[in-house]
Order: sequence, then structure tokens, then C-alpha cells
Amino acid sequence: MTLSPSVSENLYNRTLYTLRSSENKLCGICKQLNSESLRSSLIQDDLTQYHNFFRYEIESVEKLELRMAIVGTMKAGKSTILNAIMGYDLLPSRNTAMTTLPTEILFSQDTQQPQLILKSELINMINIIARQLQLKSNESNLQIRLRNEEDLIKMVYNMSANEPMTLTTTTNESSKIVGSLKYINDVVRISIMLNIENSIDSTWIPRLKVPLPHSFSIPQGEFIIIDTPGPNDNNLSSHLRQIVISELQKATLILVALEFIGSDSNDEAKLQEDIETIREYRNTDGPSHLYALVNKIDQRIEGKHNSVEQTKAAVAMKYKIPLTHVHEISAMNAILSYTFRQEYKELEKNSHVTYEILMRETKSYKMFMQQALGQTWEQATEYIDVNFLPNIADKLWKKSNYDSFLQNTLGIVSQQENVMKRLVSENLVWILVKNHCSKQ
Ligand SMILES: Nc1nc2c(ncn2[C@@H]2O[C@H](COP(=O)(O)OP(=O)(O)OP(=O)(O)O)[C@@H](O)[C@H]2O)c(=O)[nH]1
Ligand SMILES: [Mg+2]
Repeated sequence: MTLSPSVSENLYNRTLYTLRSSENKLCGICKQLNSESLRSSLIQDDLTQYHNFFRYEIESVEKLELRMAIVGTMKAGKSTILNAIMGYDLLPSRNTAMTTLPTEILFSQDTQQPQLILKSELINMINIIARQLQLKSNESNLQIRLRNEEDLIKMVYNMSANEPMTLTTTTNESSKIVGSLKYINDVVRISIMLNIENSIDSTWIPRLKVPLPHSFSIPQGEFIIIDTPGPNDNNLSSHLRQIVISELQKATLILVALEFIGSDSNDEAKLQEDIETIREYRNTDGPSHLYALVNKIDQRIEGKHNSVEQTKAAVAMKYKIPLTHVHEISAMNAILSYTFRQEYKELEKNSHVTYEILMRETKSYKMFMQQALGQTWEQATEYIDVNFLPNIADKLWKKSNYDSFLQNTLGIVSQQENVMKRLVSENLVWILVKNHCSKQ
């Protein structure tokens, strides 16, 4: 395997050597234990779990896989944050609970256009649930059972009048991708709220394959981020929660999304619990794999809200995350400025850009103008030359703080190296045995 010059081949080899020899040591311990104690199911379970741990870590290093996951209170903007990292509006977002199934995003060097990949098992399951939902529109209490959520109620009525959406194993067009993901997430959400059984397997989660965004470069290998629903989402079944937790346990880095104004204290407590679960599972590397993203800073009013320093210090303390790992961002500023800039660039290639053309041909125009220029954006078009808009987009991008976040948190090469250095420096068998003893 040829490695990118940025990841040291020496470190790569040492990491694999450490993992493989730790795995061998573990096998040695197993052999030494007499068969009587091995039969004790507790030890047997733990040993199987440790073997899986080594298999998983070895495979990840071999593939040079860097796997991150985003967690955070419901509506903190997790999906929007990831859309802004991808530079595409693909993950559905709205101001009421949206993400129900974790979604895997794979950044790939050889992909030109985003693609949604769905397992046929998931499609079959969604179709089975959809057929049952078609019969539900006449049920009493439907509104109450769907907690008066307009989107969901509308969807059930639509489904009873129309054929279910046709899902395909691969989808390429952005608007179809977001439509399919919204449909799948809502079908699962409604099925849980109406007690319709779903037996979704953890390996069926939707997968998005996207090109590398912005000015990213990654060494040879795979870079994956998992979007998740909020831990305070009361409409998740325990089965789905388990799928989310197992996705979090597989991740080497966790992004914790928060709103800068904070959330309900019960919701924050649930998030802290999830973070503790991840910490316990991965207590080989302390807090260094956690990063906090304090989102929606475009809504901060000076004098009314906490300052940047106060906010960061409070978050670092509450979630036990190093202060240097706390970043303030505005995902909204980032996605709108980025997508507007891209759309403007495309138009510029073929014609002289005017306000009319922008209004007619771009998707991001209105929201971008509102976000950048505020409530009076329509009047602003009278005194701002259209050619100046790309500069305004650049300024909005700067205000998103995404540059420093992308460099510091997603500095992919250095993160891959950090993960490997950690694996090399630690006596993994010892740590696993210690964990085992502390559990007894
Ligand atoms: N003003 C502002 N709004 C934002 C920002 N990021 C997200 N939002 C809005 O916040 C709401 C929730 O965003 P989502 O991305 O759906 O949040 P989420 O955390 O993925 O939500 P769930 O999947 O339901 O847990 C949406 O209405 C977004 O438009 C931001 O940076 N600024
Ligand atoms: Mg979401």
C-alpha cells in the first residue's frame, strides 16, 4: 500500500504491529485461562468483545479509516453542520425533530457528485411500513399521537392518497437525495409514534458518498462522519437508540453539537449521559477525542448573550472537553455562503449575472440574502451592485468560523496520525484487562 507522504509509513507500520501483537497477547491470555473459567459466560463475552475491538481497530488502521460521529441535543443543528462540511444541502433539517436513523457520510476522492446508497433490506422495510401507514389516516387520535406535528400528519394523509415513494438503491440528484432521506426518516419516526413494528438492522443505515469538500485533502484512506438523532428525542425506540450508541462507539472522534444559548437542562443531562457512555467505552483516550461545536452564533446579540469566552468556558466545564477543542460556529452562515458562492460561480460561466437571474436560477439566493443582509434584504438590492455579492458571501463564510473549525478539527492527516499515535503509545491489552476488572 502506498501512503500519502503526509502519514508516516513508519507510524502506520508501528501501529499495525502494536495492534497485532496486542491481539496475540490477548490470545495468549485466553489459552492460559483454564477452560472452566472460560466457560463462565461473563469472561467469554468480554473476550469476544475485546477480540472484536482489535479486529475493528486493525481493519480501520489498514484502511486508514478516520470515523467521526456528531452528537448533540435535538435541533442543535447537527445535520446542518454536516451539510456545511459537505458543501451540499443533502441531510434533511427542519425546526422540529428530523433525523431518526443515523446516516453515514463517506468522503471519497473518486466521487464527483453526491450519491445516496440504500440497502435493499432497508428499502423493503420502509415499503412494508409505508403500506401499513396507508391504512392509518382514518385512525382516531392520529393528530395527538403524532404530537400535532404538521409535517408528519400531512405525510400520513398523503400516503393514504398516493402510492408510497419509490426508493432506489442508488440516487444521484441532490433534491432526490434529500427527498428520499426525509421520507425514510419520517416513515421510521411515524412508525415508532404509531407503534408499528420496525426491525431495522444496524448495518442498513443510509450511506451518502460525497466528493471532498472545500480545500480538503486526505491521505489515501477513508473519511467517514455519522449523523445521529438527538439523545433527547423521545420518539426513538430503544432499538434505534442502541444502533446510535453502537455507531458512536465505533467513532474515533466525536463532534458534540450545542446551541450557544444552551438547551433545556434535562436535554443537556441526556447528552452528558451519552457522552459518558462513549467515554466509558473508549476510556483509553480520555477527552482528547471529543470536540464541541457551539452552533448558531449568528443569533448572538452582544450584551444580551454570553461572550465567546464565557460560552466556551461553560461548555468546556459542563461537558469536560478541553477548552482548545471548543469551537464556535454558524453552520447556517457556512452552508448558505458556500452554496450561494458555488451557484454564482456556475452562472458566471455562461452569462452576466443579474438579480433576476439569481432569483430565477439559484436555490440559495433568497435565504443567503436574508441571512447576509437581514430583514431589509429586498431593499438592499437597490443599492448593492450584484457583482459585490460574492464578496458578501466571503464575509459571511468568514463569520461562520468554519475555516478554523475545518482546519483544527478536521485536519484529517493530523487526526489520523493522532489516532495512530494513541494506539501505539498505549498498552491496549492492559487497558482492556483493567476495564474488565473495574467492571467486576
Ligand atoms: N440561525 C441558525 N439556525 C441554524 C443553524 N444551524 C441550524 N439551524 C437551524 O436549526 C434547525 C435545526 O437544524 P437541524 O440541522 O435539523 O438540527 P439537528 O440537530 O440535525 O436536529 P435533529 O436531527 O432533529 O436532532 C433548522 O431549522 C436549521 O435551519 C445556524 O447556524 N444558525
Ligand atoms: Mg438532524
